[in-house]
Amino acid sequence: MRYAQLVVGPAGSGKSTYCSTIVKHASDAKRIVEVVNLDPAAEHFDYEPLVDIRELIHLDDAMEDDELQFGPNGGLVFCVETLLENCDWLEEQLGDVDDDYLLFDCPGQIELYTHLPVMRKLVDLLQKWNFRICVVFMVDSQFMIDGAKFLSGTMAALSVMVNLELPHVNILTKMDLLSKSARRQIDDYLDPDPHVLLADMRNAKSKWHEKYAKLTEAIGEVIENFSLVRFYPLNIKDEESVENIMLTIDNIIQYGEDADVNVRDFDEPDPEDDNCD
Ligand SMILES: Nc1nc2c(ncn2[C@@H]2O[C@H](COP(=O)(O)OP(=O)(O)O)[C@@H](O)[C@H]2O)c(=O)[nH]1
Ligand SMILES: [Mg+2]
Repeated sequence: MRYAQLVVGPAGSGKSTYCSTIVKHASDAKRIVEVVNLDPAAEHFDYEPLVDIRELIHLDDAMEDDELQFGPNGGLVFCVETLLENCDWLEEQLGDVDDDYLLFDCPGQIELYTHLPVMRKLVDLLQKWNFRICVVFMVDSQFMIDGAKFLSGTMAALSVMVNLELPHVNILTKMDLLSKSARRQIDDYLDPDPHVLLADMRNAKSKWHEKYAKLTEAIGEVIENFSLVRFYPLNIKDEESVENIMLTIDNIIQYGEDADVNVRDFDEPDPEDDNCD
């Protein structure tokens, strides 16, 4: 079995930073985790990628081509489609390593996950190559500190879940940047309680809420009834927080379950050594 996290979410939500944080954390625990960069427009990241889509195709190739003339969004989709057409290349680059653990640092264009088929096809390929996958959806916590934004982030998470049909974890990133009061507020949302959300939106007296209160309520109930969406806070400056996320995902993909049980031999205590009396 092979293990993978598909790290997705809007541009700037912290995907690449998360990948390098996990690699570092794993290496401190003597574990090897490697990253595959799937963002053809990536400019900067702090890890050494195992595989880099830019070696196959760069966003600029698609945008600067006189025939193709793509804009940034169309170009991105074209690049991911090109990757799928060259799946032999990807398969060869990934090799065939048993029990490896990879993070796929994906592009930030939300359409790729919500309604286009390309990521779904990539997932099918990875499963064919024996990967057990968890989708890790990143949302910037700074954009989740009021009821309306939280609801919209939740809907985005839901739509990715429905489209990719995989085990799924939502992460609130950049918790280290929140003020104390914002942190307190976000605590109420971690296990989303639609009543808290609704009260919050009512208090905000937004025009939207006045007009569509019932719709907001119905969405809140769907979220509650299906217990579908839960967010885990991540503070990359807090080792325990990183460890918690890693453990949660390890459990979901059952990492380590197939490993041999470590049996340690130990000697029976020798009664002669007992100095207590
Ligand atoms: N303080 C802080 N900054 C972060 C964190 N995660 C990402 N950033 C910053 O947010 C910006 C975008 O992050 P990046 O990982 O490139 O986002 P991506 O587009 O989703 O890959 C960069 O300037 C990062 O340094 C975090 O947990 N804490
Ligand atoms: Mg990135």
